[in-house]
Amino acid sequence: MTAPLTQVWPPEFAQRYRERGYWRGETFATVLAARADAHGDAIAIVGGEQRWTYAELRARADEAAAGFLALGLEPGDRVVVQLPNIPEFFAVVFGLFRAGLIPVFALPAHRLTEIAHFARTAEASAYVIADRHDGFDYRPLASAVRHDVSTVKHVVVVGDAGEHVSFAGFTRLAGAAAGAGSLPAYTASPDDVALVQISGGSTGLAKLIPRTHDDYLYSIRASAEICGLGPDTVYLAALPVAHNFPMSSPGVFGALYAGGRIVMSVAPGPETAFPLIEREKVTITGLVPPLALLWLQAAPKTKHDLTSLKVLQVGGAKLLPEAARTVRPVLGCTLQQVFGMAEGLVNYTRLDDPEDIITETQGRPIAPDDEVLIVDDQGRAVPDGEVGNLLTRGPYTIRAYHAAAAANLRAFTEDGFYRTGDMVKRLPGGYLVVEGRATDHINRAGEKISAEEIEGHLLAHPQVFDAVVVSVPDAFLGERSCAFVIPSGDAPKAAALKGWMRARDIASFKTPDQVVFVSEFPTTAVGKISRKELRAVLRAELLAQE
Ligand code: J2J
Repeated sequence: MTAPLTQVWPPEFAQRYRERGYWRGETFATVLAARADAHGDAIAIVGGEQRWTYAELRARADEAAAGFLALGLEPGDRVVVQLPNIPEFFAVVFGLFRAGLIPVFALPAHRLTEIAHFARTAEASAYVIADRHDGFDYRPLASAVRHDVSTVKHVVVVGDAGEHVSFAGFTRLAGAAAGAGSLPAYTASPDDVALVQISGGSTGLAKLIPRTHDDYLYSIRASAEICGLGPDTVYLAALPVAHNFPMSSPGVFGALYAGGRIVMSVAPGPETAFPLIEREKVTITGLVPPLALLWLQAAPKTKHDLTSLKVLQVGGAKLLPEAARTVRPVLGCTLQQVFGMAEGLVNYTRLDDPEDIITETQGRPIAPDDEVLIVDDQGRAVPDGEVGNLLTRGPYTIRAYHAAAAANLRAFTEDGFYRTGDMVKRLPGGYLVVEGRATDHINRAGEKISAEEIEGHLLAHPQVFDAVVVSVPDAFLGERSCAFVIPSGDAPKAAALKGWMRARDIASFKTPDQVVFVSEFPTTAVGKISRKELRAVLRAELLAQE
């Protein structure tokens, strides 16, 4: 028996969140059914040459649900989903929702090390991939995952399945044999876990974030309202949709919640996105800061008409005020800063906020019941305007990671506040400005990399005696990673060490951008210093040299 995934708020909180109308008792499957009933002919998804109406999306999801159940999967089972920005993403995910199965969202960049970790921790029964994307063949990866993780019994492939199960084939079979009408009644309850997001992870391997229908749908519905989404919305999914930001803030799910349209872009750069904005009259999209900078560079020179774009959201990492100020003059649209996290809390600048709030803050929380504490290292509240550690709890912020008892003790206070690891200050009106962070991860263009995880990989190299990984400010990426390495005997070449890292089956964004060989690490008069202090000292030394 596999352990069920749960996410539980204390009863008095759950009661309050229901009474105040945050949790409405909807599930993803019932929301899609309601939209398909209300406006089945409206276009829901555009991707490549495909255009699916809401009715078609529901029909495809029902077929997929029948297919997954026909494989022998049972409600509550977990399924790792690793798909690029293609329409089938929604057939798969809403099929899983319809069957009461729980998607675990992996990014297209993840490789065997990460996928095996997610599948093992979630005790996943199946894994859904595309055959190929961006020059990578996922099928051998899937074979390796099946081999390494005994719970994974099925691999389902969108495209050419090879030795695995074909998504098109099984939905067609199940659809024909069973007919959507024979699907069981909706099995999920609103307080069940709907999906699993992946944490940015500051210590070691990424943790699993179980989100319930009630809590996630609240954040999506409220985000859609804040961003003014409606049936006329055309949302461009430029970032990988599995990430919490383009998925839920308000993202693709917000666009569907509002009855709008999603346009899937297989790549986020201007060359792919700009023609789509013109062709589909995109009204809103979300980017990480380095991509926003690329768009701002490309926009004045483009021949494409971008005037339909009303809102550009930027989040995932800090957008500097200088860049923020250029969005309206260059793109002619409103900037919205988004400071969120897959664990819950999301802050937005509001579309009608004064320009200095929009350009200089990372917004304010979604909900009146988002409790925000800003405290010093002893846990005492700091006055407004002073920088402190951000702690939060609320109607869509988790109380625990899945199967991570030790991490939960560190990440949550006794009274259930999530320690975000972010250092922020609060301005009048509750607006937050992100000033840094307390935890040791690298925020590389919005991708969060755990220093500890990379150090662990480097230590496995025979010519590495010790390694410390730090973040370094980078004009384009925001931050890049630098590994300080004490060699064991002869130092390997930096390029060889990077090549070796790439061959370790981890996401390529985790390969250190820079490697510096040193003969020893600093110590204090009394001896060894903590790794955290060591990272700070080495980072400071590197910055002093630049
Ligand atoms: C500074 N740091 C930011 C910002 C996130 C919406 C938007 C982003 C995410 C996300 C998300 C930042 N300025 N504007 O899930 O729904 C850093 C913080 C935060 C961490 C969370 C969403 N926006 N950050 O980025 O789970 O350090 O979520 O704690 O990937 O990103 O990372 P992640």
